[in-house]
Parts: sequence; structure tokens; C-alpha cells
Amino acid sequence: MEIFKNLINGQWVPAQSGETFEDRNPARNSEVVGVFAKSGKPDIEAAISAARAAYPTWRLVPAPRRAEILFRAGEEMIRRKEELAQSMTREMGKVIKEARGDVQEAIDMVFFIAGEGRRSHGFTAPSELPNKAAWCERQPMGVVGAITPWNFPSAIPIWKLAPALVLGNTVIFKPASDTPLTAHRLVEILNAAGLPKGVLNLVHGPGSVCGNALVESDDVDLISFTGSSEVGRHINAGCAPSFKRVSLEMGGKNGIIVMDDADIDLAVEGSIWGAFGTSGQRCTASSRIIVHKAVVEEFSAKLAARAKALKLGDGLDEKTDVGPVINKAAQQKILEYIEIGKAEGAKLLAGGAAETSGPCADGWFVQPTVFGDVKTSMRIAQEEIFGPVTAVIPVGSLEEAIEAANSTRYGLSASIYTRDVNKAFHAARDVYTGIFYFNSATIGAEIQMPFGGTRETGNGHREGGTQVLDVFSEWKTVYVDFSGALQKAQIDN
Ligand code: UN1
Repeated sequence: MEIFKNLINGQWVPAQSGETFEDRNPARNSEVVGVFAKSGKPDIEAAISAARAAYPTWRLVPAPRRAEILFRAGEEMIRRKEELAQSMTREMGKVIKEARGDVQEAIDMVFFIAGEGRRSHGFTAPSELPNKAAWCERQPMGVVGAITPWNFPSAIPIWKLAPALVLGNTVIFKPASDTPLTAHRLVEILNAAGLPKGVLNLVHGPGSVCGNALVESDDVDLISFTGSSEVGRHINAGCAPSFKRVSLEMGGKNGIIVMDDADIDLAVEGSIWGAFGTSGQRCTASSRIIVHKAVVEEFSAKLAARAKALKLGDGLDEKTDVGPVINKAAQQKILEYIEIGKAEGAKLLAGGAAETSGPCADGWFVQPTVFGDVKTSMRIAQEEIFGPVTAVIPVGSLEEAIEAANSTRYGLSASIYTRDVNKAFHAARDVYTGIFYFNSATIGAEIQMPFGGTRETGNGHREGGTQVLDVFSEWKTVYVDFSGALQKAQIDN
């Protein structure tokens, strides 16, 4: 079987130790999707040296030229969309329609950000002194370490790589060990589109070794990480001593509010999609549904019936609604949370177990699970489960619903189903999240808008939109005194 290598300084090379690891299909555990270089600190160090060496030249390539490479890569991604989607489903399980969506999200981001090659606007401002000019412009940061998760194996890496590259940074990309194949394909495409050697380096391997080596290196200027809050906290602390910039996108415990005047069937559809899309493995997943007491019985009955009717199986089968979870450890953690929910006194309305029959016999499946009668204090209403489990929390009023929505340490996404515009606007204003939806679920953000969350979801940065440019560049303000005399700001007035 082919061994997929690292890309360091324009060369595909094995790990220096010669070690490898397997990438397996979570829907069919016996199927090995690929064997990959299991890298260590020396491999990361080689990649950092290559990125450092490539930086002085790359930063001076005109941004529109850098962008042309991204446009070419985007076109190749369109051509290879189906192949990318199929291999993504094989390595991480999401249903094929969603895998195509994930690739599409990456394509959209590449083209959107490539457009910044001819924009990346700064601005001018009048000087307070005569014969003096002032403007500001973006400058690259230097060497970027991009550490990415497995749940959006093409979209999230491209959210980071495209802006980093168009702005003139060089990159070491450390993808999740559960999805190295999609990472390989993306890098293959970007590299073939014409990136000079060393500008983009790919290193596979365990986060505890490779991620840490990036965080600890004095030659890395910025870490951009998407993943769990637990790992993010560790990375944040690791970057603190050197004041390294760190952009973190982490957990969520996103709530849909369903008011008594809502279109209940629409809210049920949205909740099914938000809670069980990607098997609940999105940081934006609708893991809490905060429902007005007047409609909670009707809503819960309909939600449970829909959840029970979802078809589990291999995501490559177009008829599958819900694929597997990423691996055995994830399955076990999710099942433990289901036990915790039962022990806390929540009422199991649907699911509640692993699925091991029929097409699920050889994979890591969990039945779509709905808990009712959940209180905001319960662990299943507080902690990110990252699986197909959602918690229905009954409330008596809009105020209570907003309080419940705000009652976790996360703040990524929230939504409200109501036909009352006043209630909708109150909730949009008072729920403290980075993303808010009316009459739809908490998932499905679009790339041209800022993406990120408050509190322990992030550390204030936004990916997506033109706001992502702020992550990967540093402002430089330039003053030009053309008076020919010494002029003192704030004093010569
Ligand atoms: C994530 O789960 O980490 O908004 C990202 C969404 C997707 C991105 C999710 N566009 O659900």
C-alpha cells in the first residue's frame, strides 16, 4: 500500500523515523484508507526551517500573483470535487452530500480569499500636520502553524491556508490524524498550482508531538487552531510566554430556541439537521433545544419520531441520513455522556445506544439520541458531547429561554424559531454568541461572513469574511512627512 508522505520544502518525504500510522474508515473499521508518515519533532523542525527560508521571497511576491495560484487551485478543486468528497467520506464518515458541501465550502473560500489578492485594503487618513501623509496597510506575520480538526477536513484547512498564503505568510499545516488523506489531496492541489517550495509544508502526525513542536518553536509566528477547548487551552498557554499570536476556534454548546408561536414542523426539521448533521460532530451543532413549555410535548414527540426514523449507515450510500462518529474513542465518550444524562434524570426520548446491526456492524455508530426534561445545570446541557445527542430544555418564557441559551461557557452559535419579530430581535440582541440565526438551525455558516464565538469558544478572532485577514496579517501604519522640516505631532498645533 502507498505510504503518503509529508511535504517539506517542495519534496514529498517520509517521517525521519520511518514510522507510519493508519487512516481507517469509521464506517468500516476493517478498511484502511491510507498509511501516512508518523512525524516527530525533527520533521516539524525541518518544515519550520523550510517555511522560514521561503518567507523572505514569498512575502515580496505581489499579492495578485500569489492569488493566481489560489485561483488555479480552486479550479482544480472544482474538477476534483467528487473525488475529494468520496475520499473524505471514506476517512471520516460524513454523508456524501455533506462531504460535497465541505469541499464546496473550501472552493468558495479559495475564490473569495483569492479575490483579496487585489484588495486586502488598508486606508488613508488625513494627518493633523501640514505636508504629511498617513496610511495603513497589511503586512504578513511570517511563519504560520495551522492545526486543523477532522470534522471539516477540507473547509477548515482552507479557511486558514488560503488567507495565510494570499497575505504572504508561509505555512506548516498539521492536519488531524483522522483525516490525513483530504489534507494530502488539498496540499497536492495547492502545490501543483504553483506554490514555490517551502511556502506550504504538510506534516502528518500526533498533535501531542507535532502540534506542540509548532507551538514551542520560536520560528513560528502564529498558530491558528480549530479543535477542542481542552487542546486550545493548552496551545494558548504554550503561546503565551513568547507572545505568539494564537487564533483559537473551539467548542460549542449551541442552543435553538423554539417559542410557542413557532412553526413547529419547521423547528423540528431544523433541529434534526442541526443536531444530527455530521453526526452532531460540528462545533456549531444544535446540541440544546430550548423549547417553550406550551409546545414542548408536541415538539419533543415529533423530534423523537424523526430522530428514530433516521437511517444510519455508510455515508457513501446516498440513502444514509447519519454516518458514523469519527472513531472508537469518540463513540465511547458519546455513550458515556448518554449514561450521564440518564443518571442525571433526563428522559431518553430516542436513541441512547451504539448501533451495531446491518450496515453499522463494522463501524462506530451511535443512534441519534434525544433527551427530554433536561435542566440547564445538567452536564449533558453544559459539556460538548460532539456526537448525535441533543437535549430538550423546557422553559416558560422568552427571558428564560435567553437565559438558558446563555447558560454555558461557550458562545458560538444560537437560533430562534418564532413568528414574532419582536421576540426574534430580543433574542438576537441578548444571546451572547458569535453567530445567530432566525428560523433555522445553528449550523450552516457561509464563508463570506465572520465565523467564531464568544467566551470559551474562541479568543476573539474570526475566521471567514474579510475579518480573517486580521488573523493572518499585522497592520503597519506609515507616516510620510514631506514638509522638509521637523514637525511634532500633538505639539505643533
Ligand atoms: C465546525 O464545526 O467546526 O457553520 C465548522 C457550519 C459549517 C462550519 C462548521 N459551515 O456548520
